[in-house]
Amino acid sequence: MTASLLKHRAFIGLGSNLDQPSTRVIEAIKALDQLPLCRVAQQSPLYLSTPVGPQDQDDFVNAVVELHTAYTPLALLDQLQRLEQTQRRVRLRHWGPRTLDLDLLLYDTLALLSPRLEVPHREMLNRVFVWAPLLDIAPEATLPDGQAIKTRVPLHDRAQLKRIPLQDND
Ligand code: ROI
Repeated sequence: MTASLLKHRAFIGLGSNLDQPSTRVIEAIKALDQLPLCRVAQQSPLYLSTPVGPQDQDDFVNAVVELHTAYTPLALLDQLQRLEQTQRRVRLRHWGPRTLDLDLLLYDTLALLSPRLEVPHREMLNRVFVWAPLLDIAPEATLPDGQAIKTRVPLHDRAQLKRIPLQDND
């Protein structure tokens, strides 16, 4: 696929709390890069974050990637859900129940509210494990209304995330 045809810019949030969550996230980033109409243009560091929601589960590994794509938002969502299911199926077979979440955070300057998909992601500004890695790779990212994301979040909360060193796999 010629790079110039991948004209849409999307940001994808990744999360896993497998017992080897870093590996799951790294493999998911590779799988995104190998999708037919997609290329990973940038990836954030991996972060360890305490769970939002039920606390009786392991910490998560989170990251965000910038994807250049020719897919429409809903076609991209299909691909993300397919990758999630593939990972889940593999995990169920070999390692028991596991999770991988792939969330479409932003797609160009699109604002979309449909039964299947909400863009920007509804919780994006409320979750430090989403907006902090996003700002790492796109400090000037904006919402569809043009507001800079960095002005809409409590930047000091970044300290809650623990950056995972590259060589430290899980
Ligand atoms: N908490 C963290 N820290 N990271 C996640 O990716 C994540 N994903 C979820 C819920 C259960 C909301 N909590 C999370 O789906």
